[in-house]
Amino acid sequence: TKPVDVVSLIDALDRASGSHPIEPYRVLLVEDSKFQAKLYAQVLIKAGMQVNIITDPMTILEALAEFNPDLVLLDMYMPDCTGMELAQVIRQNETFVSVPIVYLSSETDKDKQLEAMSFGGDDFLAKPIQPHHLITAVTSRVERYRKLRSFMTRDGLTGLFNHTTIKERLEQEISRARRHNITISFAMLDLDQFKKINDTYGHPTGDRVLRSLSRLLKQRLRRTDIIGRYGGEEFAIILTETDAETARKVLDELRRGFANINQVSGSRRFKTTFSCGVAEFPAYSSAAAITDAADHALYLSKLQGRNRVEI
Ligand code: GH3
Ligand code: MG
Ligand code: MG
Ligand code: MG
Ligand code: MG
Repeated sequence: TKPVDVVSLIDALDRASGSHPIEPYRVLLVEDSKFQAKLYAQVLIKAGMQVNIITDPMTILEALAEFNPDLVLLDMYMPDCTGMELAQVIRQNETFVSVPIVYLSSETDKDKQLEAMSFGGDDFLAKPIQPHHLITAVTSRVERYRKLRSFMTRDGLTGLFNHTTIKERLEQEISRARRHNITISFAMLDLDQFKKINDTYGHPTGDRVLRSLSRLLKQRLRRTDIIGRYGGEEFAIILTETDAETARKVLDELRRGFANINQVSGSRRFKTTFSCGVAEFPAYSSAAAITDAADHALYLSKLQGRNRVEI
């Protein structure tokens, strides 16, 4: 029998863990006619999508922020404003500057359709529309948008959030925590003596170690925790609704788990560790302050011999 190739097995596992279950597509449907809104929503829901209907265009900004749509389906003519005006409003919002906007209207005049597109629309669908046409149009746009967004927000090696995204999310989570008076923690992890691992086993093995830590974090942390690769061999985690003492326990558990993993390089096996620093909001009350505090705690962990978690 052929010996099991552990390395390729692990790589296969990594590829599989990168393709976590697809979240349903979120479509924001802006349509003043309740009857039509229901009709189109039903079609999309049947196709497995989540639909948020707004019949009052004035609520569009709240709906965008709360629902975080993958696509906006816009009626062109409504009593209080036009779809074109709404498209402009959406495009002024930094977060939604590239969200697909698709008009869904009975307008048949090509010039008017083109004019609507010039206000920031990506596509024009004419009512009445066949259900499968609507589903296909929405699906292809959402798929492309999600891929693009993933390239922009995630790290290629681990699939975790990249540096820019984790910093943005930290700002957002701190504002949210301030509004709702809740505690959150921020943890920074740094692999110990990682340069030696690269030097001893080679860069590809180092990359595999980075992915093994990423996999452990994804498996063990809660869905609400926000995990990123902060830099080369540094990771950052935002633990929502968690105080520093609890975060320290969680991270210490992960630290022990990671230290026990048998890392693989060809026929050789070895173990490796990380150090970690934790800080909490509101004890540190801005993104900059909490980052500095976590970084300082990480520095103390290194100073005290590595493979430990400090607050
Ligand atoms: P310390 O315990 O003090 O953190 O020591 P260290 O060796 O981990 O720290 P140092 O900052 O000296 O070295 C970090 C190393 O991480 C150097 C760099 O080559 C390696 N590294 C950074 N990014 C990657 C990567 O994407 N893949 C691999 N394989 N190595 C990386
Ligand atoms: Mg209308
Ligand atoms: Mg480092
Ligand atoms: Mg260093
Ligand atoms: Mg290091």
